[in-house]
Amino acid sequence: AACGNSDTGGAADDGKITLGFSQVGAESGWRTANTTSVKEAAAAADIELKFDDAQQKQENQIKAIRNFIQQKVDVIAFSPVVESGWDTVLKEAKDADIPVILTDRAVDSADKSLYKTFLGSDFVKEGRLSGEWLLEQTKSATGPVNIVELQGTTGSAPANDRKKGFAEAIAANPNLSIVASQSGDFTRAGGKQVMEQFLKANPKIDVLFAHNDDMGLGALEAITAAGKVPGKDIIIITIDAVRDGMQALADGKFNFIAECSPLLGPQLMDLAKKVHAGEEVPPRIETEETTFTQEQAKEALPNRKY
Ligand code: GYE
Repeated sequence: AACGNSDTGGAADDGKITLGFSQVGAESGWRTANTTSVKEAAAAADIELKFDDAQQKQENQIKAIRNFIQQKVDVIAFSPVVESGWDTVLKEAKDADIPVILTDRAVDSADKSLYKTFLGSDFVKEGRLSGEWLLEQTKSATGPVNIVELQGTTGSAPANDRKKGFAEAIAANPNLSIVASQSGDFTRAGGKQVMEQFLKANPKIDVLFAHNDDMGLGALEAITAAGKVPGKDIIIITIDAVRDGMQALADGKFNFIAECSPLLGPQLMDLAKKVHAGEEVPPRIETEETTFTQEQAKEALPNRKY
């Protein structure tokens, strides 16, 4: 890497790529698995990783990116906590000639030249698949089906997109309606707290749609405490398919999970090498994913890696 050793005129370079990576935080099982994947893949690819945990704050991510620019890293990658507000710092990276890769989450910048590629899932699709499964389950319902929604971090791409995909799918059946929708910030504590409020305010809840497993797992505690049986009295749909979520599904407490893979590390390292070498890369690389019912979770669980 251009090691920033100014007394040698910046000429010293060990040939190793330095990648500055700004992570969202450690809010969920998904995030922990993603961090492990990035760290392991960097080591395997012989890439020097500068890792920063932003603790779910955009200002911390902007600081980290500015630090990476100052340190003259070769490539910057980050998972933007929210979608908006990145133009200035991305422009700074571009002016410094440092290629940027978005991993996991998107930004809403109109100028697509501010980053090289976006590697991650199709969150709208995850929401849609969740909604389509529910449509099928409730197709013979003759009365209202009341849904509560635990949203992810406000303003984040997965929260915006999962909400959108789900709403579009359930619009096909007028019996289905979202009676309450609020952010639980993708955490277990948030899911529990908001579900408690939902249960107090809504006498009849038929379905919970949680934007990730962790919020669904937190909500389980609130549901049980309210004397209801999760997976039976309330149908629970979540997204991610991390181990604890899959276990809840196999145990009959969740009913359906749309998978979102956190294992982005190896692809990210390939992309870092390519953009560093000046090679063209596709502007959008989508992660391959599936969905799980309770039966499928029982089968998949023994081989689940995270
Ligand atoms: O679904 C959630 C995490 O951005 C896809 O962030 C990711 C989401 C994931 O906190 O569990």
